[in-house]
Amino acid sequence: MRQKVDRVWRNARIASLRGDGYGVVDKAALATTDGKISWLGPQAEMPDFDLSETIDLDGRWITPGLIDCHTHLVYAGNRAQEFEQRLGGATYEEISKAGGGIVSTVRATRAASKDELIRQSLPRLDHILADGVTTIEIKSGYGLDTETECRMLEAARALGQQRRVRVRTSFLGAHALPIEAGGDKDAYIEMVCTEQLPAAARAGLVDAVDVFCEGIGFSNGQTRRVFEAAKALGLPVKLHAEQLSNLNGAALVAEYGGLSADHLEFVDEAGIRAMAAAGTVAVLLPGAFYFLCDTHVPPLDLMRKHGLAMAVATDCNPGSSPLTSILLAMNMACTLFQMTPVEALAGVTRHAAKALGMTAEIGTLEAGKACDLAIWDIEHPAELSYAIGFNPLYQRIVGGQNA
Ligand code: DI6
Ligand code: FE
Repeated sequence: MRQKVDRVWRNARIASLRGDGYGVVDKAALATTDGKISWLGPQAEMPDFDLSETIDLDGRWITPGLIDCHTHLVYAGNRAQEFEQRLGGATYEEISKAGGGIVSTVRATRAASKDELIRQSLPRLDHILADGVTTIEIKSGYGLDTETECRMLEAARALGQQRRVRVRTSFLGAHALPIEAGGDKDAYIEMVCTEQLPAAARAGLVDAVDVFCEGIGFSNGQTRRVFEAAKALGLPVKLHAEQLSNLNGAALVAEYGGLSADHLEFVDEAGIRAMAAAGTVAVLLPGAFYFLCDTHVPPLDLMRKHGLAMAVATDCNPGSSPLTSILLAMNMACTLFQMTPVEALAGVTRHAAKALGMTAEIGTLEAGKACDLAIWDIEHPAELSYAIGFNPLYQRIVGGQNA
């Protein structure tokens, strides 16, 4: 009996991202059944399927659907005025210490209902999805109290219902110190660990736990306290590490077998070694580097030397990276960090999937994984990193369906 499949895309070129490079299959076809990839390979070798729909792609390229593995997409308001202040000479850290920065977004986010958060975040999500993104990570961290942190995560999950996209949520209660904490970071961290995080986890709103480990955020010791609480709840951890200074966060998150250490401008070789041993992914965020006019480039050569998986993400947030384009993040990773286009594409597919703990489901094109695709009007996949502000997406596919 012939195998039944739902749809076949034929006359395509495939970059499967399996193995080390693009994983190119020329004159290819890809079949989907029940939302998964059921077969892919050279069209000439395709079995005689019993199929209901065939789509001729006329030589277009298929890549895995792109993955934005680090965003703060849900928030209210914006910080354009701080941008003006920075251009007038104030630094990001000075603005933060003067009561602006993250806590100003906290004020706006606390005042917004769940519906209002969804309404304000949806245009950002749509812009990100338009670049071929099929999975997005969204963090909390602008509530800094139990109620608002949970509301943000609920809004993030609701966005995943309103659009065809997979959403992963990270709890980031330890993002900044709220005003009412009166400067007592230890007491606030205790509240994060004993109240906020357990409540959000109980409500089923947390896929992973993140911390902003930084001078203007939380110390290495305070981060460890949050990781212990995550571990007790059986939740994986990740970390904003070494963005503006080196607090040995990379080694710490590796010690907990963390999914990823993100930013890493100031990481040292010991941190990279620890990440390599633990299989912790380096998530590079060139949008924040660019927007803060940073000059301290993360040490990609050391990361390559130790074989770290390097992902790339937008870090979409109102203060340090108001960026809603993963394609532009890829371009910036190449121009600012000297990534190669194939590394950048792996960074938003295979390695981004690893940073979310989702390698079994997404990130490469192979039989058995979800049929999440980005189909492109391009002649070569390097074009995805090369163009600045041009979007060659032809079709986004999530779970085998047009999205
Ligand atoms: N690192 C960042 O770059 C952002 N958060 C973080 O932990 C900044 C977030 C903001 O300024 O609103
Ligand atoms: Fe971030």
